[in-house]
Amino acid sequence: KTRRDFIKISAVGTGATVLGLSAFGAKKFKWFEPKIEGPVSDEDLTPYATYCEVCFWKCGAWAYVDKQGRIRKIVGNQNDPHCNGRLCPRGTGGVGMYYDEDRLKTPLIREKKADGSQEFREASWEEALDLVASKMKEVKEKYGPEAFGLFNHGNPGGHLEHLMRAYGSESNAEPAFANCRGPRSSAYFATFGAYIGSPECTDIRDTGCLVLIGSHLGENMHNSQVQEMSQAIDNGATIITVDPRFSTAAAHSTHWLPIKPATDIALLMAWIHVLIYENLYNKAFVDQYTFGLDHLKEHVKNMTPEWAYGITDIKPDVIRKTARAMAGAAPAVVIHPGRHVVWYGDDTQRERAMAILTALLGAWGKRGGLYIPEGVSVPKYPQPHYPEPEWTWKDINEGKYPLATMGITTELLKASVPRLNYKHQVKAWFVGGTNLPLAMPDKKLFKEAAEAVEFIAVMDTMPMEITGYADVILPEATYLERYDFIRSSPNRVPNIAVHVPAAEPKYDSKPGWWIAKQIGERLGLHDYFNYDDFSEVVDWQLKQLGTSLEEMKKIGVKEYPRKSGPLYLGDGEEFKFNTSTGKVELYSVDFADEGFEAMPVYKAHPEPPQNFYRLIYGRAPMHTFSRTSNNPNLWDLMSENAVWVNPKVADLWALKKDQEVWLKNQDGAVTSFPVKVRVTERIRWDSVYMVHGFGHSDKKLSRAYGRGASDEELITNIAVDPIMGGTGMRGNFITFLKDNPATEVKEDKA
Ligand code: MGD
Ligand code: SF4
Repeated sequence: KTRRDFIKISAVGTGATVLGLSAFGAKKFKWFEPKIEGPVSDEDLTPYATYCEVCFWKCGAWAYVDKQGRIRKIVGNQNDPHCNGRLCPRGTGGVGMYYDEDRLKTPLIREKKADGSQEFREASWEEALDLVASKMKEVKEKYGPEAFGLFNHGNPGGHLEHLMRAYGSESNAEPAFANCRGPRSSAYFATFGAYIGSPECTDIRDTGCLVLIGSHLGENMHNSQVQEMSQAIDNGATIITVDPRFSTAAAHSTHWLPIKPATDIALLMAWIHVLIYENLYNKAFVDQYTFGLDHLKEHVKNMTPEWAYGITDIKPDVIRKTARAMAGAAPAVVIHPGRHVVWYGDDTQRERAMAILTALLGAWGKRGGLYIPEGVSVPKYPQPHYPEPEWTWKDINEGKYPLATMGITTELLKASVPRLNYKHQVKAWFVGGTNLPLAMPDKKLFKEAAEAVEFIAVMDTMPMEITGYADVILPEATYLERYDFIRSSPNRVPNIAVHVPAAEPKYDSKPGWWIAKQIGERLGLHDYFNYDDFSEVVDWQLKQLGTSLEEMKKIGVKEYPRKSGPLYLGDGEEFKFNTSTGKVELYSVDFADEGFEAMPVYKAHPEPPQNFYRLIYGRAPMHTFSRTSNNPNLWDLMSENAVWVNPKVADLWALKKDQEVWLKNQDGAVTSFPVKVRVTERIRWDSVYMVHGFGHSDKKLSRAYGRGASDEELITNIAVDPIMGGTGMRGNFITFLKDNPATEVKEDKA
């Protein structure tokens, strides 16, 4: 028996009734409250300023509440540049997060019974918070505060990060770096000395040519970007989409390049070759601002379209035609840097190639290319400095991944496994806002780490797979029920947005800031939590910014004049880039210094073995990762994923539309649940495609449990990016099992 069994909250004794649990039946579920009686006019509703947290685009919005205090609808804030008054389906459906009857309702504590079995029992907040604080004290005394690790994501994680820093730990990591956009940050920083940010500083609305390389805007529903893409289409922009799948974006493109997966660097280098050897690059920009053209010219000499054709399956004339189309529109070209970019382990180099292409087109700091973003700097609330930890996430890496700018999730997991003998070992976890079992590749590693640590506290809104590993579960209020940080992400025009509760927290849930403060106070960290209510912090910060909570409640979003100069570089304007050479580095001095290739090199990646197909995954417009699958409104729009299979492959395997299959990968990992087959020409014959975030194994999710399959279960092979530690996940191959492999024992399966 392991020290920590995965527990379904559904197995709670008394908790089961209190949690309102009904046995799950395939077609039987309780519909959500409230029973809305007919339409109500806007005059009878009160709007509350908020920003959407169903994904991290954070669109400014209004939550409309009726006279009975019930949230009736959420609409976009007209004055917000993240959404321009319109929300995506998830944002509109966000109200389902608040009404979801499966929500965590009360603190829960893991209890070991005399017969050795384990279950959750309900606890008071007092007891749960005391327990977390006492474990934090214990870990600090035994190993030092650094041994208490934090996995965080989004606003909830931000409050926990403040708590952990005050306590003395900076052993933190979030999936958004090593499992997502980390390679992009490292590559663009090395090239331009600047980050791309979120929202991305892509000037799509004014572009003449938008190049999407494995970026599926439209399915990835990042709001204002999708709006700008349709504007660009209406304006007649050339759209070039590189994707092995005929994505929604591909369907709206001038050119669709169905590339052989894992070969994008070859295509990018061939484009660079064409721009340089056909003299199509932007000479004025390159001469004035860049470093290393001669090196690059020599480097790509033999990387011709003919060379790339043999690798990518994209014909030389298509490569030339598309490169010329970019040059024709330059500098108004957006080479979209992508977002979830951890694919094959050489992702920083692929992102470098995209950054170099941008530079050759002179599209940095130019209208229709990448604009120069600016954010509002929110003043820090007066509090003492954090103590200096003896070691941090950087030391956990032990010198690996020199260009990582944030903690690496897999390294934090490895540091939690004593067998791996990390010099700095992690002994306990706090987890907030991330469902690690469905977000992390290499489930074995996750399980081993979760079983090894001495204590796990999880703060979440829903019973998710991660809560099954917790010793203490702290139910957080949803984004609609709490004050939270001021949003100040950089944009064209600096702006802020506030987050005001539209309703009281349902059940016995509490806001993240309150939870962090309660624990902090139990640890004697009063000076770091010197307010009674987080609204005081927000109001103080707003006053420093020349406004107030009172004003912001009425407007939701406020814009400020730019201080950093215009949105674009003027022709010939002097500009010093924040790189080692002060120039845009076509040849990266930093990469060379660290022993990495200074310019990208294409390297072949493993191919699927016979009867196996490359697993590609992505998003659906109505869901965000695994967090929305149980949302009643969004579940109603899409309740499960399907596996996309090319008709040739379907014929070969005699697979029919909607037939249920289990997927098995190259290492023998099998999905816990079957998934329906979608037979479609829209996917290449050598690959299959699934939407990420389905296949939940926690029965307490009465709608999402067992619906569709989890791609994460099939990602056992990780190609680690040596530059920044990214977890390349697309080197996994699957085959089909037509019969239920039920005899095999599945972890986390009830
Ligand atoms: P979610 O899957 O959305 O995000 O993965 P995660 O960071 O795990 O899970 C979020 C968790 O937060 C859920 O348990 C949800 O209930 C909880 N939650 C939601 N709102 C709140 C709240 O207000 N407070 C608290 N305390 N909890 C809340 C995303 C990660 O996954 C990322 S960023 C990327 S880009 C990667 N994407 C990705 C992929 O596309 N495919 C595959 N195969 N793996 C991926 N892993 C990465
Ligand atoms: Fe919400 Fe959609 Fe905006 Fe994301 S893009 S913050 S889900 S409205």
